[in-house]
Amino acid sequence: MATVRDTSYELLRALGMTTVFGNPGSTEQPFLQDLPADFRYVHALQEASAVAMADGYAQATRRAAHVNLHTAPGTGNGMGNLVTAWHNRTPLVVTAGQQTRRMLLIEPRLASPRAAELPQPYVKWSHEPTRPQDVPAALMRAYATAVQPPAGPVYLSLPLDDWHQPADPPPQVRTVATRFAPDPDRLREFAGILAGSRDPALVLGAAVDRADGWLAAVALAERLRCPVWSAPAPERAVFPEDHPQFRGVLPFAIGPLAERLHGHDTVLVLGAPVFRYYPHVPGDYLPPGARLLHVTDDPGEAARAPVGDSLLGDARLTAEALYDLLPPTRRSSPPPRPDPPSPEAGAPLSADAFFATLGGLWPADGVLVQESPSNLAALRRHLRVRRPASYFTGASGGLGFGLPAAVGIALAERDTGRGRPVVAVIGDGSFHYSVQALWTAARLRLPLVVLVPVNRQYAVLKAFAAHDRTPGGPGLDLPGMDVTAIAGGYGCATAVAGTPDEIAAAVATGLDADRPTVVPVPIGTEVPALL
Ligand SMILES: Cc1ncc(C[n+]2csc(CCOP(=O)(O)OP(=O)(O)O)c2C)c(N)n1
Repeated sequence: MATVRDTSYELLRALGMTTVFGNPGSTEQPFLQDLPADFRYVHALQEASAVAMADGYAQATRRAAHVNLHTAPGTGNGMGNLVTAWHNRTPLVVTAGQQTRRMLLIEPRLASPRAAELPQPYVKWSHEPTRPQDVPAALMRAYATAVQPPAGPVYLSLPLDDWHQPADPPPQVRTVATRFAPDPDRLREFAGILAGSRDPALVLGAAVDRADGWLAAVALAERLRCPVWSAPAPERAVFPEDHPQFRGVLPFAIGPLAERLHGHDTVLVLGAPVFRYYPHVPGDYLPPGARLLHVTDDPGEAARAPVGDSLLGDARLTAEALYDLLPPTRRSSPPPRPDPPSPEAGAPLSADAFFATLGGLWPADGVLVQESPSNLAALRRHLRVRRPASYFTGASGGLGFGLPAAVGIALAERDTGRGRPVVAVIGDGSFHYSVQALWTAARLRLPLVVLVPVNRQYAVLKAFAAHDRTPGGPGLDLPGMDVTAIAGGYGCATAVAGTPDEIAAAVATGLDADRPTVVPVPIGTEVPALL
C-alpha cells in the first residue's frame, strides 16, 4: 500500500521538483530516508544558505524550487533569506520537519508549537496539514500557490510520523497559470494617456526580467522614444544597459527620485514597486505636473503605491499589448548617456578602478551576482548588464543572500546546460552571513568566481551615519579577518588580486577551474556618499 511518503515523492517528481535544498535533522529524516535515486539533495551547512541557494536556483531555472528545513530552529535560521525570497518574488516550496503528532500536545523537544505562524508574514501560504493523508495534496496546493502571480515562498510544517502513514489516492497533478494579461479597457486608457503624452519616461522593474520581457521592453521604449530608467534598488537588470535610451538606476529616496524625473508629464512604471525607497529624504513623490501609470502583477503592490493609477498584468504581456496600441511618435530619441570617466589604477585600487577592470574583461554571457552595498553604484557604473537574466541581487536589503544565491545560480547554469560563467561580487562584510555556502559550491565542483572587495569595514553603514548624522556607533570596522583562510577551509581555490592584471588572471583561471575560487581584492577605504 502506498504511503504518504511514496505519494509525496510521486507528486514532487511530477512537478519537476527532484532537487531538495536543505540541512537535515531528526524531524526531516523520515522524509529523507532512502532518497529515491532520481532525487538529489543539495546539502547546505546552514538553513540560510539552503534557502538562498534554492532562491538562486529557482530564479535561474524559472521554476519553483524545494527547500527542506529543520523544524523551528532551522526555520529561524532560514528566515532572513525567506524575507529576501518574499521580496524577490521567488516561488519556493519550503517544507519543514515537525515533531511527531503523538507528542505534539506535550510540546517535546523540537516541537514547533505554532509552526504555521512562524514564517509569517513572509510566505504566501503557511500550513500544517490536519491529517497525514493531506500532505500530498497540501504539497500540490503549496506549489500552485508559490508559482501563481505574484510568485513567492510557501511553507508546510510536516510532522515526522506522517510519512509512513497509508496514503489516500494521489491528488491530481494540476497546472496553473504563471502570468495574466491586463484588462483591455484599462489598457486602452493607459495607451491613450501615453500616446497623448508630451514627454513620457519609462521606469522598468525586476518583473520585466522575471517575465522574460527584455525584447518587449525595448520595443516599447523604442516606440515611445523616451528615456528608460531602472526602478530603484533593482534585484534584476531590466534593460540592455548599453542601449542609447537607458539612463541608469533611479535613486532610492523620495525627493532625489522625483528630481531625476523632472520635466516628464507621464511616468510609466512597469513591473516594480512605486517605489523602493531606503533613506528618508522628504519631497514630492513626483515632479510637478507628472502623472504616474503603474503596471504590476501584484494587487498589494498597486494598493501600497502613494501615487499613480494602476493596471494589473504581467510585465511582458502588458508591454507587448501597449506596443500594439501605441502609434509611432514624432519625438526624437534622447541622446545616449556618456560613458563613465576611466578611473586611475592606484594602490590599493579604488572601487571604481576595480569595477572598471571587471567591466573591461566581462564575458558577454556572464552572470553577475552582487552583494556589495557601498560599492554598488561604482559596480553598476562600470559594468553594464547587456543580457537578460544575468544580474541578481537580493530585493530585501538583508545580507546573506548573494553568496548562496550565486551557488544556486551556478548549479542551474550547469543543470540547464547553458553553462554561463557566474561571478559574484560580495563585500567582505556580506561574505560572512552565509559563508558556509562555499562548502556546497566546493562539493558540487562549481566553477564559481567570488570577488571580495576588501575594505575591512561596513562602509555603507558609515555612509548612512554621515547621511543621517548618527556618527560614532560601534561595530563598523572589520579588522583581523582572513578571507583566504576561510575560503580555503571550505575547499575553495583562492587568489589575492591587487592589480588589474591580477584580477584578470584570477577571473580567467577561476572560470576555467573545476571548483569555486574566492578572490579577495583589497580596495581603498574611502566611503562613497549614500546618494
Ligand atoms: C542580515 C543583515 N544584517 C545586517 C545588515 C546591516 N548592514 C547593511 S550593509 C552592512 C555592511 C556590509 O558590509 P560589506 O559587505 O563589507 O560592504 P560595504 O558596505 O563595506 O561595501 C550591514 C552590516 C543587513 N543589511 N542585513
